[in-house]
Amino acid sequence: MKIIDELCERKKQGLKSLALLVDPDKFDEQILQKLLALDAFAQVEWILVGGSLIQGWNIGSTIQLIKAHTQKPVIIFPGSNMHIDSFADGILFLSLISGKNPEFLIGQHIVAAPILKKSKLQILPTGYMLVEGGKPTTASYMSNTTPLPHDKPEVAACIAMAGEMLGLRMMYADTGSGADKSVSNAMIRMITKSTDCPLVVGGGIRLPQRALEMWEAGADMLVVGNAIEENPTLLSEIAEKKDFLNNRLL
Ligand code: 1GP
Repeated sequence: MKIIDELCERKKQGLKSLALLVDPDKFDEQILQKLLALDAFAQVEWILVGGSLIQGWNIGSTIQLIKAHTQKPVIIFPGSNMHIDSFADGILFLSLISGKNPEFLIGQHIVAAPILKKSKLQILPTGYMLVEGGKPTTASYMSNTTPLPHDKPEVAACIAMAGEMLGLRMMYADTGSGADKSVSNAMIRMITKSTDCPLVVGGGIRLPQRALEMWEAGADMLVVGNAIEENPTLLSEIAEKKDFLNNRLL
């Protein structure tokens, strides 16, 4: 089954999912060993590799290292059309629909499309919504867009509806890596009520209890990056909350 269809299927079944975001600039053999010791890849549904600004040339080597240790989908989370690598299983084809910058709505995509068409990468058409998270992030700076206000869930819902009507298959609401605040429960609730697309939520998730609330509010997949870099054992604690919710369905 295709990666995107599997996520839709999990949503239909009410199953919650977790993704680990790996920053290739910070990834090395030592971090890999730490993650392996914690059996980290077994506890998540996806491994995302990427970020808004990548300074090195190691997306490919990071993906290959991870893929040598797991069968889980390794998916590129690109910041630009330079972030394409054929060793991944798929790529989030992000259209930044919360912003009005044509470059990130369609511009980068035009350059990437012919390359992706020739690749074996699975394309995940994603409506990316950057949400204000208490401070400017690399994502807001690099995209040159104004994040949508944190306390305007109704605006987020309209954006998600438009994205779904345009044919995007999943929504990703993100306050950006290292944000002070994560996306509010109210916003998660309104987006999930307004569209049938799976909802991925990320940015600033640091506490297992907060993750539980976000899943309960309706998020289908949560993405955690920064907090795991600081405290890798947190991944198991967050995964436990996911298992708790999923086990209730059995
Ligand atoms: C950022 O959603 C991701 O785009 C993850 O954010 O690194 O803050 O967990 P964190």
